[in-house]
Parts: sequence; structure tokens; C-alpha cells
Amino acid sequence: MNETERKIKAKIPGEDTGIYIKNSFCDICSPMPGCGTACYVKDDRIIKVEGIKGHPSGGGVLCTKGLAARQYIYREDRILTPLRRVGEKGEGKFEQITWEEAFAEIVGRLNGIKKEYGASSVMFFSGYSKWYRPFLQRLAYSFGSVNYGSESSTCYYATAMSHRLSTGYDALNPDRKNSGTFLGWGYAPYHSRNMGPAPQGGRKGKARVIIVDPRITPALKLEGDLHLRIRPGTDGALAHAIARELIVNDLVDHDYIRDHVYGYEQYKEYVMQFTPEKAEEITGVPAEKIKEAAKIIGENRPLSINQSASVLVHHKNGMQNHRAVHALLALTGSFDVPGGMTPNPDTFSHVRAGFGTFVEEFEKEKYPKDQPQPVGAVKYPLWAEVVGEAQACDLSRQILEETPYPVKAVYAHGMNMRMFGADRKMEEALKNLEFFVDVDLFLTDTAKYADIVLPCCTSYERSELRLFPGGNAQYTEPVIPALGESRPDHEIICELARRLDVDDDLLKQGPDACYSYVFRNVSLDLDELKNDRQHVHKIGGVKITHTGENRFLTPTGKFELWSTVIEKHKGLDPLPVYYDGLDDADVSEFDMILNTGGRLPNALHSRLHDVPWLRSLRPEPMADISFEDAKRLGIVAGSKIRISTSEGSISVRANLTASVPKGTVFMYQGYREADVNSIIPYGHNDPYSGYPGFRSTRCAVTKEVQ
Ligand SMILES: Nc1nc2c(c(=O)[nH]1)N[C@H]1C(S)=C(S)[C@@H](COP(=O)(O)OP(=O)(O)OC[C@H]3O[C@@H](n4cnc5c(=O)[nH]c(N)nc54)[C@H](O)[C@@H]3O)O[C@H]1N2
Ligand SMILES: Nc1nc2c(c(=O)[nH]1)N[C@H]1C(S)=C(S)[C@@H](COP(=O)(O)OP(=O)(O)OC[C@H]3O[C@@H](n4cnc5c(=O)[nH]c(N)nc54)[C@H](O)[C@@H]3O)O[C@H]1N2
Ligand SMILES: [Mo]
Repeated sequence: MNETERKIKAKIPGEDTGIYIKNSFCDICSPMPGCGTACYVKDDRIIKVEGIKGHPSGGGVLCTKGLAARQYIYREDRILTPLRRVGEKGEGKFEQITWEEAFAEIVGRLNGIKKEYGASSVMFFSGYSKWYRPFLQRLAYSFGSVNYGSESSTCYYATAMSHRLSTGYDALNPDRKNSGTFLGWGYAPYHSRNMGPAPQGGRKGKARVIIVDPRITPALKLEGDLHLRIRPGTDGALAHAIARELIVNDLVDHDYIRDHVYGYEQYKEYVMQFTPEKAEEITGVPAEKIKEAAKIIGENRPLSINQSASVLVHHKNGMQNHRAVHALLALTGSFDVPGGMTPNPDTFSHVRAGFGTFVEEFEKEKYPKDQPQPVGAVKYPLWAEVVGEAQACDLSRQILEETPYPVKAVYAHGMNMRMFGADRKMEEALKNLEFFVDVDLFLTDTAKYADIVLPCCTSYERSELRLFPGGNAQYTEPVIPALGESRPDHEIICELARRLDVDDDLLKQGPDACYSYVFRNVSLDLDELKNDRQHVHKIGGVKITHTGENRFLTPTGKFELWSTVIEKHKGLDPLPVYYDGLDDADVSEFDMILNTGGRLPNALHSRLHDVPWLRSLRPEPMADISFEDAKRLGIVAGSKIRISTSEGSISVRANLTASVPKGTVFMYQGYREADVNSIIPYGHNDPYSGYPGFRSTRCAVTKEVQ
């Protein structure tokens, strides 16, 4: 081997090796964090990916997922051309067609359905990929349909609802370094966030740290002072018992409550029933520990709370549980003060770069008039009022039952039918559609039901305006040419707007015009960014949202413990009441609790199970189960077990671990061969948000006879 060959093998950049470095970012766990990546490219192929030191996202470190980017980009089932289905739905037989043919067919079918059934009979849907969403939402409305819905029907928006109802904001950020107490409530950043320097540092600041989690986690070991090992889905009862202790021991902030809290008296009266002893019965957390937690919180103010997009709200009682936990902020005067929780606006497409823009106006200003209510609005009226987009958890029912009106077509980007509870119903619904388009990177099991599949590309193959925390932006450029004929989602959407000839000149002009419109409150010079696409830039004129400058945006202008929004909805309770979150399956048969979705460092929903390096870290779908339960059931590590609920059963291998509590079995989602969402009971949803009870379903576990 000569010198150059050796350098090529070592992937050393240089003219002699033909290897060069291009900067981009990782969008594999879209939309946050978007860690900066330096890509080593040779002959238009990425041969190595590493972090960028000092980058505002990730700081130079990549997680397992980001490091496996090459296997994600070059996965064998990448779709390289538009496809038209020629086999049965779900069978996977397609023919290649041109973009021209694909657009012509989509335009003809969507306009035909619009003419026959009305524009809202076309549902526009986005899966977990979020970066192009403002374009898609605007397209739906410009087309005339009220039905734009997304994966946010199961993620984050119920949390946002809770925040909105209490404070008027969508997102609150913990100012942990100045807190007296940090509540790590459902806190698992070592698995669910990027593994950059921040979470790996362990303890930060002087705050006392209380971890509320059914499991023993790295966060507990590295950061926790006190562990409240809670029974899944009983968070509201625990929060109320802590609140009661704060109140009876006079550890609340009276001045703050008098000036800024609405409904305190009713709330106080309500929580008095949650004595530590009663809460112990409900939650499994010893009464003494509840008292200790309250003492820590009361004596170490202000309070900040970990923000999880989903874990607390993935229960039938989830939205109210979340409100109950956040009520502790009102009692301790911890909203918008140093060391408390500060509002954090959406900058663009679910990225919070520290400042607000006109993104909401861009998304919603074309909302059609004279159309029926969106999907899910009848079943989940609070969701419809507070969130406004379709609640996609009711989509399968509406497709199948055609009430209150038919939905005949779905135009989707990145749809995963296994995202939903009782997902077989979604599979059934997809079979019943008149027309279905799915835009994805891969020929997924969901895409196999589509009439037309369009190929999109990864962040490494596209150009986009990407925001980063701290008022930063980059106009990225493709690191490699897009694979095959794949195209970026936002360009597909803008092209479709032109072809459908919707009444929307802005969208038809394409992404740059839209960016300029959205960012017109800051001095964002697209040309300047485009002149240096390799680097992240500070945006001029950005006013970062500061602590202490935010008033409550609720109807009363106060922190609403009694929600004046919920008050208008019959059958829903304006107080953050606690009710049981389990389904009504027979306890004598279904004697355990199934908690699904606890994040695995090597998996991201459905999208990484087919990436070999990542799959190798947990090659088979496994359910985590305690040693006590294993002994009782006569199983050992690796035994095949059957998990059954009232909806059905799946067979997986047992992973015996001391980290999960007795009586509860934990399982990750998105596996085609062990699809846990197929056994989440239909209708096991939160009436406030519509979210499925992913994290608390009654189940039985038995040993499989092999
Ligand atoms: N590696 C990886 N990272 C991800 C994702 C992924 O799929 N893989 N998904 C991303 C997405 S979309 C989301 S929404 C976030 C979710 O992010 P997180 O909510 O941070 O992640 P989880 O692991 O789901 O849950 C956090 C912790 O809550 C605990 N928990 C489970 N049930 C309960 C309960 O009822 N009460 C309490 N108090 N705690 C409970 C779990 O044991 C876990 O330790 O993660 C994001 N990050
Ligand atoms: N049981 C259970 N179910 C859950 C959860 C749980 O905790 N437990 N969590 C819920 C939550 S919080 C979430 S966020 C959802 C996850 O939501 P899902 O939508 O299921 O997420 P993924 O499977 O990651 O992605 C969906 C599709 O998007 C495609 N994709 C990736 N990038 C792009 C892109 O740039 N453009 C396009 N067009 N497609 C792209 C992927 O290939 C994939 O097929 O699952 C929910 N379901
Ligand atoms: Mo999520």
C-alpha cells in the first residue's frame, strides 16, 4: 500500500486523497437537537461522519444514531424514484414512474376527491419528521382542507396544551442552573436526548434533584438526590400529595399566589384529599418520601421541571397529570423567574432557537372557511380548541365510519401506521382509502399501502434554512447529491402547490420566499447565509426571550389552576383532577402494567430498526421485566414471553433487569415483528388530548412454550 492509499484508508482529507470535509447536521432524531456534523466525502459518497466542536447543537459529540448516519443514508430500501403501486395494497409491488407522471396522478386524484366529497376529505399528514411541516400545513389549508394532522397527535402537543392552559405558552424551559430544586419528572436524557456534553456532565448547579420515575435510570444514578419510584400513570396523585404537603406546612408562596394564580382556593380544597398515605396507595411511593420531596421543594425554591415531550401525557389521564405536576410551579412562584421555567417560543418548525417569528401566521393564515371541523374535533373538542389541527388518533375511525364526513385520501410525508394505538385499525383504514400518497426515504410497511410513493432525501442531501439554539442559523448545502431522483420535502410541497394551482402565491414561489416571510421580524439575510453555507451564523436583530419579561397569556392573565378554557367544555374538569389511567380490562386476568416507548439509545421509533449497526445493539425486540416477575413466571433472560392485553398479544424475548419495578413490563415500539402498538386497546385514549395510553395498559405476561 503506498502513502496515498494509506491516507485514504485512514480517511485523511487532502488533494491527494480526494477526501474533503463538508459541514451539515444530523436530522435523524428530527427536529431537535440537529447536532452539527462534519462529513468526510469522497467521490460524492460520505465515508465518515463526526461531530463539529463548538457547534451550538451537540457541541461536537454525536450519539449512536448520528454516528450510524451512513447506514441510514445508504439503507438498502431507500426509494430512488417515484413509484406507483401495481400489486395489492400492502404487498409491496410497485413500478417506477417519473416525477411528471407522479405529480399528474396526484393532482388529478386530489382534485377529483375534492370535487366529489369536499376539500376536507383529503387529509394532509406528517409523521415524526418535522422540518418541512410549516409548508405542509400551509398547503393543506391553501388546498381548502382543514385536515392537517401529524405525529404531534401523540407527541408534545398534549404537553403544549397543558402549558397553554396554565400559562398561555407552548413550551417552558427549565433554568436549572439557578433553581433551588430540579424535578426530574420522567427524566431520561441519557437515552432520549443527544448524548453531547450537556447531559453527560451529570449534576449541574446547586439544585436539589428529585427523580420521579418507575425505573432506575442513569439520570437517577448520576444526578438524583431522591427517587420517587412511581407506579406509571399516577403522576397526578403524587403531584397533588406534594402540593397538599406544601400547603399544610405553609411552604407556598402566598404573595405570588395572590397576585398571579387563578383558582387557588378551589384547587386547594380539591388536593386536600391527597394525603401522603392515600397517595402512597395510589402511586406506590412511600408517604415519608412524599413528605421529604415536599420539604425539599418548599425549602429550596424556585422550582424547575424537566420537559419531556411525551412521557407524562402518554396516559389516559395524562394531560391532567401534566397540569397537576406543573401546578407546583404556581405554588412555588416559579414561572418566568430566574431558576424557574421560562417561555420558549417556536422559531421555525418545532425548532426553538430562542426567539419567535411569524411561523404560526405562515402556517395558519390560509385556514379555510366554510369547511367542517377537523378530524377528531367531535371526540376531542378541547384538543380542537387549544391545538386546532386534526387529532389524527381519530383518523382511522373517521376513514372507516365516514362520520361526521368521509376522509377519502391521505397525502402524507413520513407516515408510520405503527405510531398509533390499536394500529391495526389504521392499517385497515389505509386499505379503505380511495387514494393514498406517502413521501418517505424508505419503502416502509406503511408506504406499501400507498398508491403513489415519492422519494425524499436526508438532511445530507438537501439545502434548507436550519435554526439552532441561541439565535443561530445555517443555510445548509447538500453534502452529497440526492440519491437517485429523491428530492427535499419542502421542494416537493411547493411544487405540488404549483401543480395543484392553489390560491397561494407565496407557497408557489418556493422555500426562500417563505423563509423571508416567516423571518421578517429579524434581519435574516438569506444571501449572506448562502454565501457561507458551511457555518452556523448568529442572526442579526434577534431578541432572545428573557426571563422576567413574559406575562401570562391565559384568558385571566394569571396562572390558571382553574382553567377558564376547559370550563366551557362539558364533561371535562377545569381543575387538574386525578383519575385512574388504566383501561378496564379484567384485573384478575390482566394483572400487570404495560409501559411502552421508554426510549432506547439505539432506536428512534420505526426508523432505525433496519439500520444494522444500531440494530446490533439490541438485535431482537425485547421487553424489560423484573427479576421478581421473571421468577414467578418461570422465565430466564432471553425466554420468549407473550404479552397480552384486551386488544391482542405479541411474542418477544424477556430482558431481565433490576431497573424496572415488579408488576410492570416495559417495551419499545415500532418493530414490525413485535408490534406493541397493535395491543394498545382501541379507545384507550385521554379524553382531554386524544393521546393513547401508551405508558399504562393492563396486560398479562406468560411464558411461551417453545
Ligand atoms: N434514543 C431516542 N431518543 C429519543 C426518541 C427515541 O425514540 N429514541 N424519541 C424522541 C421523542 S419523539 C420523544 S417524545 C422523546 C421522549 O423523551 P423522554 O420522555 O425523555 O423519554 P422516555 O424514555 O420515553 O421517558 C422518560 C422516562 O420516563 C419514565 N416513565 C415512564 N412512564 C412513566 C410514568 O408514568 N411516570 C413517570 N413519572 N415516569 C415515567 C421512563 O422510565 C423514562 O426513564 O424522546 C426523543 N428522543
Ligand atoms: N407505543 C408507543 N407508541 C408511540 C410512542 C410511545 O412512546 N409508545 N411515542 C409516540 C411519539 S412520542 C412519537 S414522536 C411517534 C413517532 O412517530 P413516527 O412518525 O412513528 O416516527 P418515525 O418512525 O421515526 O418516522 C416516521 C417515518 O418518517 C420517515 N422520515 C424520516 N425522515 C423523513 C423526512 O425528512 N421526510 C419524510 N417525508 N419522511 C421522513 C421515516 O423513514 C419513517 O418511515 O410515535 C408515537 N407512538
Ligand atoms: Mo415524540
